[in-house]
Amino acid sequence: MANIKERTFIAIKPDGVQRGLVGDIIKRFEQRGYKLVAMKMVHADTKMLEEHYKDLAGKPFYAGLVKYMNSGPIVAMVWEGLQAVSTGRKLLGATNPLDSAPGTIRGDFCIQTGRNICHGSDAVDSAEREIALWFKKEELVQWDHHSAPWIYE
Ligand code: IDP
Ligand code: MG
Repeated sequence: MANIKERTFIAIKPDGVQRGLVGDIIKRFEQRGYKLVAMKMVHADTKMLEEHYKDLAGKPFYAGLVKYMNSGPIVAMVWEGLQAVSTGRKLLGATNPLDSAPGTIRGDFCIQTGRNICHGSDAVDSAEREIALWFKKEELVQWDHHSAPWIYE
């Protein structure tokens, strides 16, 4: 059975917020048919960001990445739907925006890897880890998507 309840963690990074792209980024996921199940604006502390990016500790850009992500508020979200994780990554585009096709979020709105405006989980298990890190259970809102029968057969 197709899992229309798959969830992914998507975040609009500080540059995306500062550049006024919050609405545009949310719109891509809404228009595609995904369901928003949680959202909050948060200025994350270094500890939280180090935990979020712990797999990248040791990379030469790690300290700069944590500083970038701590430089202002981010918008943290959970989106739900069929293949939300892999399709979410496609909607965002490649890590390096210069490799992102026009039509993707990064391909339309940014240029450099170190200012690539958005985050998306890269696998179902990392999505579960990230959702649990950023959201309390009660922040994941239970609601019926009125257009679900028009999105899924
Ligand atoms: P992803 O965000 O597409 O999953 P990751 O490899 O998980 O890419 O890297 C996490 C984030 O770290 C990237 O989105 C980007 O902001 C930053 N990053 C990755 N590689 C570089 C780099 O070479 N220079 C500067 N920042 C980088
Ligand atoms: Mg990643």
